[in-house]
Amino acid sequence: MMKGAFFLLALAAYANAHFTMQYIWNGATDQGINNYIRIAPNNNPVTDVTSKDLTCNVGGTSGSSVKTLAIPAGTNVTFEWHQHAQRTGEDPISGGHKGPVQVYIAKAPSTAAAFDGQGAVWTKIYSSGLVTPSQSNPVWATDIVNTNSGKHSVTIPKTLPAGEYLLRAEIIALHVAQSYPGAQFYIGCAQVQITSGGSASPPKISIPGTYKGSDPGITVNIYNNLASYTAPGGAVWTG
Ligand SMILES: *[C@@H]1O[C@H](CO)[C@@H](O)[C@H](O)[C@H]1NC(C)=O
Ligand SMILES: [Cu+2]
Repeated sequence: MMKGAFFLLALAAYANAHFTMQYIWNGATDQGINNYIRIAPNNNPVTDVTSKDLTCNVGGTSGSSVKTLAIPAGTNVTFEWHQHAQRTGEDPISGGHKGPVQVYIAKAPSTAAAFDGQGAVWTKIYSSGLVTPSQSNPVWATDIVNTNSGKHSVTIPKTLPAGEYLLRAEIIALHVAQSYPGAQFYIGCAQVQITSGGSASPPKISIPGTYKGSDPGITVNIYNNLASYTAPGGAVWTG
């Protein structure tokens, strides 16, 4: 009873508290709001894992008006998310949103701006999920993003070939994921040009395509004292 009542309150409090990816940092340098990012029309999540919106959010299959950021392979890139276009005064991604944080990268056949990200092109380079399992106070990757002012970082593997890429960050909120559709996919894509890379040929998945509504990382009751959590999309490739 207590748990159910708390759950309904949590739903009411957080139903409209959504967020978007608004900044990319090149090492320690903030690149400014919405620069190099395919901007979504609003902060609503995607919930249909078969939709092209899962690739780079709504309207994200083209980036013709978006600039492309040059970074050397090996760069520590940081993404920064907020509910609204500001950096203070509220939880960056709203504390009720619990779930994993992942980053994928896909090499464009020509320019990043012209790339739609469809097909088996995506390589997972970062994933953090249930960091500390606990009945009373589990710690999720999203909790750490909130604590860290909306930020999480990934190192671009040094062995990736030079060229233009889409970098796709994803936060999956699982507070209403007991049935499908329910999990909320918050997605931000940045356009980058990787310089001085290597010659690796990493494994690739399709987004949409690989994720299924029945994946245990997508349809899951996180209020059930989870001992572990497996995020969708397979293993991280570390280069
Ligand atoms: C990447 O940069 C962030 C922000 O400066 C920092 O917190 C993090 O520790 C760095 N990660 C690595 C692997 O250097
Ligand atoms: Cu929300």
